[in-house]
Amino acid sequence: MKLVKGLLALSIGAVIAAQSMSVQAKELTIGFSQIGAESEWRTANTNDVKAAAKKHGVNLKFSDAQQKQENQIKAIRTFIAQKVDLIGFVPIVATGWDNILREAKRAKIPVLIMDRDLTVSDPSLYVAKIGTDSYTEGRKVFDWLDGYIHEKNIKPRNGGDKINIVILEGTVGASATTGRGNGFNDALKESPNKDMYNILASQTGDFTRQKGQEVMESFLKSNRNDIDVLFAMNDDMALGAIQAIEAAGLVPAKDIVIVSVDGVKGIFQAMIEGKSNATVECNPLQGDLFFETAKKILNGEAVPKSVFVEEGVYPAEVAKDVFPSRKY
Ligand code: GZL
Repeated sequence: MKLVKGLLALSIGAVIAAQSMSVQAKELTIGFSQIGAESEWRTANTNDVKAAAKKHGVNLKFSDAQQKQENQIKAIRTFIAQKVDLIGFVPIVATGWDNILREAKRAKIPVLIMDRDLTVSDPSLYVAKIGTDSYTEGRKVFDWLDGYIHEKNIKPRNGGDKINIVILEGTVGASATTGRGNGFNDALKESPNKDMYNILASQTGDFTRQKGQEVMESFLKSNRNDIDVLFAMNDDMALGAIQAIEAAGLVPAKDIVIVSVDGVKGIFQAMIEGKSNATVECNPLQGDLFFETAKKILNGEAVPKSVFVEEGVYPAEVAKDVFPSRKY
């Protein structure tokens, strides 16, 4: 009897091994819906996804949504019709995904989220999220700023009693925008120094350099001599704002302290030129982790519901030394 049981166990084991081998060996086809190409960060994210797909031997069906949620929904529907093995996407905004994800679930195609977060009525509509912790990024922005203001003993330019802050927000409704805003505001509210700060204005620049410059121009038009700090929710908007600050005859990083998020090469160059004060890293290099996780999912392995990638804070003082090692 023991022999029979042993043989049975062996043959079941062989079948499971063969099945997992089949997933490993079979070339996977993964549909990926990317937001667009709105920033240096997004381009780095896209390049990393494509390179990682090659490295992992995955047949990648890549779609660029040109900043439109409806294009992402169309792309996901196409992936379903093509019967891809797995669907990945970066949700441009947090809501409006339930219906299309129900279609994917009905088609028994697992969904893996990258970068931004989403809000759905049923968490089983996606398997997991590989992303960036925008709330912590926002808290890191305020913590660095508060330390800098005290270290440099910076006083309000208009002689008043408040350090006036303007904020360039990201895409309206994006988790990166709400997360960074909530993190910044919570850290400010919890600070013993909260009464010395005032949010003078806050408006979306949609994560683009062009809009960042335009909105900063409008801020300067109405408050040129009152603005002490710019918090830009990504480096591209900060780079646009720097152009507006210089055009207004002010000195960026001196008259107006500038702190932003992402850590792209462009802001490191600006910090080296003395035109920005700090960047909080938001790591776009998520491709490896994404495809490793995708393979685990398709192998039937359990994966964490949410994983964040590592991120640091880079003040201008370290920019020159760190720049050569930057990968994006
Ligand atoms: C953040 C990412 C944001 C970047 C922007 O995780 O989604 O989108 O901060 C990008 O640069 O456009």
